[in-house]
Amino acid sequence: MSVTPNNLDAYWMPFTANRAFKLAPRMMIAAEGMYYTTDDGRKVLDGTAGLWCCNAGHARPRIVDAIARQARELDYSPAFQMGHPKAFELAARLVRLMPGSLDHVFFTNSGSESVETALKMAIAYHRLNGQAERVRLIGRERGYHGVNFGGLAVGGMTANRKMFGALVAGVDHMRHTHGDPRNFFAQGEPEFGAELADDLERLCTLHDPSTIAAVIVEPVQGSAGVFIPPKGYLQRLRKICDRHGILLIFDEVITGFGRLGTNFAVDYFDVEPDLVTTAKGLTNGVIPMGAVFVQKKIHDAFMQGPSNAIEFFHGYTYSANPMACAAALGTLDTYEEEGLLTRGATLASYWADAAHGLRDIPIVADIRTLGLIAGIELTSRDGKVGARAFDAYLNCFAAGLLVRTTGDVIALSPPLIIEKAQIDTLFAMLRDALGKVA
Ligand code: PXG
Repeated sequence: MSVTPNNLDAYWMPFTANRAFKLAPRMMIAAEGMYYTTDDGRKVLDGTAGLWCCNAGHARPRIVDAIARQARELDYSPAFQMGHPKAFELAARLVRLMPGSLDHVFFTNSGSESVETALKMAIAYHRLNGQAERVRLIGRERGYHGVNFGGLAVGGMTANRKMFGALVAGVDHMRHTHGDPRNFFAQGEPEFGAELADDLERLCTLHDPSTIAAVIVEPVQGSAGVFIPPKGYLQRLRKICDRHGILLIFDEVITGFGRLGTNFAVDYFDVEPDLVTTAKGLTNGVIPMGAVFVQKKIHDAFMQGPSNAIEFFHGYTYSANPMACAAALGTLDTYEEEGLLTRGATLASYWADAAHGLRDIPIVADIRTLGLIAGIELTSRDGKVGARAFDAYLNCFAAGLLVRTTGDVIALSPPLIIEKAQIDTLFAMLRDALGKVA
């Protein structure tokens, strides 16, 4: 039985080749555990946790039940000047997952909104501290911070930016950390390139550090192709920010909630940023939700003036939406009961060995792994970047494996419940699919 609707026209799909898709649609109709089911009844192994978000796998009972109960009990409650208990319960539980200094949470509905929120907080914080001239924002080449204007401006993925004009004023970018051939096929953090963090000093000299509000980086760059920071790089960035009074924002939308085998990348790299943006794994991807973690000093800076005045003119209709809070609490229960936030640490070396096992394939140019992430970079066809990886993607899907591609990088980020036998299956299927790509 096919449940494919017979008119695909009206839906304008995001980040999709709409016309090609509608000629040959790929439809999911169900999901459970590590597998999707397609409309033609095939099981597809989820090599990507949806889009890096279903960290606990699919159709998890705690989450399903929490949402069903919540819909009956309290479907929606106004987000402004009104509260509901689960919002406070969730925030209190979340801050327990972070180092003590990151002890306040602001809720959003996506990674993109978390980024906008964090950037606005950073600029406003300095203003509240009497440093209104600190307005510049520094991102990084090849960074991805969502698709809203602030995130696009600090982001560095050209295709995402080039159609949309001048973006936001006062933004500059550090160099990215990718490309040193000595780092190719490194397992875990690559050895070379910590000094690339000094590029921030160059921007400080250029703009005068007293004009810079914040630096935002993904601890591991995901979307642009899985770039793992060189050893010592993030620590060095932290030091430079401290030297100049610049806030450091970690965008942990993909690295948060167990992806690296620790609660957050903050723990993995032992670097404490001033703000942390999250989304995705917060609700296991089931209901849209994001959260920005902030240090006490930032929160407290806003808590001044008359106590009946609104302190931060920012928020969303669906901030801390009860359904999302219920989904997040069910997700945290699942993570906790099954030890999922640290499960990646026990699987990381098995995962890395399996991924690096593809090294002998002639079209494989580089392999990068950390936690339960892998980037398999293919050599590009002449003048057709991305075509080879996309063929591999289609081969994988036809064979029953879901992967992601960006350019000619195949990105893998499976649910944290993956078993060793499934890791073997995943890489065997990928090997097979790569073997069929010219
Ligand atoms: N920051 C980072 C670091 C992200 O990875 C966002 C912000 C935006 O999140 P929202 O929820 O607004 O989409 C992201 C999202 C991929 C892929 O396959 C990555 C993302 C989204 C979709 C696909 O690399 N990252």
